[in-house]
Amino acid sequence: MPTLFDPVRAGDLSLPNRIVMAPLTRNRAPGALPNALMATYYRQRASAGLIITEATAISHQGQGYADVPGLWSDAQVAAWKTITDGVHAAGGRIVVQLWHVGRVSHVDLQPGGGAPVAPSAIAAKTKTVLIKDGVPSFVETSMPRALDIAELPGIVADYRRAARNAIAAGFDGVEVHAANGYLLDQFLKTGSNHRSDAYGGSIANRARLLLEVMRAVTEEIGGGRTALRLSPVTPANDVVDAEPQPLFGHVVRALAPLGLAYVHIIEGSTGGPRELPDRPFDYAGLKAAYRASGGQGAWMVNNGYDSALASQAVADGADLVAFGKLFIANPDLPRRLREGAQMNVPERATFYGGLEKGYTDYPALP
Ligand code: 8OZ
Repeated sequence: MPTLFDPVRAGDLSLPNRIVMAPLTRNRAPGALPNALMATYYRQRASAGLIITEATAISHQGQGYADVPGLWSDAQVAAWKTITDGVHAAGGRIVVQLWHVGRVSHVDLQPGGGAPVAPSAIAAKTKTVLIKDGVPSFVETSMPRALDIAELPGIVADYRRAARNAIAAGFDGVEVHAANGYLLDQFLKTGSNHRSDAYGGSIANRARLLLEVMRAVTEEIGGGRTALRLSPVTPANDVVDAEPQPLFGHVVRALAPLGLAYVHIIEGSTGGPRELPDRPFDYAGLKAAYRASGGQGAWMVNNGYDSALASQAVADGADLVAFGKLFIANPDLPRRLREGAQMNVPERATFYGGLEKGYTDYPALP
């Protein structure tokens, strides 16, 4: 029976343990450019079986928060390269999370001050972060405009370019962010997708953009270096689907032939309860549907895992467990889990924005 501390393969990646650093937005990349402070933060966490970077915009249009990084320009590729070099030199592995926020944005963050884009012109009842003079403020998202069908190939091309850039920047692979109510999740779910063309209506139509993106990315860099994050029932960023079980069953069956490195599932409400009475979901059934369709690679679970829950998940057949808040506060999390050591407590006030405090100053064990 494997434990959290045993090695595992995830597509082309060989991981020395099953403890993954979850993607964590930290808003410390002014100008959408990664920097030396971020390099220190990631390098400190290189003992993770795998690091997944904070969500990283594939295009200026894909940005929805102040001071989050991007991966569309040569300058961003060069800046990320110093980070991947540092993690590799410290013995780690790192993939980048590719992000388009869709409607979860604000005109102040969009090219030319335009409206954010979405499957349909329906505002998300959620907030985003602007930073002025170093001070973060939480503001309502702006009213989006519906994407014209003729614009969708350009968005697929932006994901493809970001995947190519990721490899140039030295990443070990990419994770496509299709969770938490961002663009690809907005297309998947009935609450945010009211389209009447080939990208709306039926499950197959709502999943079309995601599958086009996944095919483009795997064609560009190979399935064994490509992964996907999903959140079937999260209410994060105001998304809901009428029938998530058949929707996500369709998605994983369609993904099976791509030979992905891993599939990453947020169980329940992102950062909140793992079970939602009004949004039941059978995660074991989803995994079984993926495997029954020939889906390879690792199965990664996330949301609210502590040491005991994570050990149980691995004993029950999860290949990888992603930890968010615990990795913010504990750069040496794998060692602390192995030794049953005391954990530093994460400080919410320093999650988003700022400098070293609450970022690179959490101590490792002596
Ligand atoms: C917290 C704050 C801003 C963005 C997600 C990328 O929920 C995020 C995010 C989380 O996936």
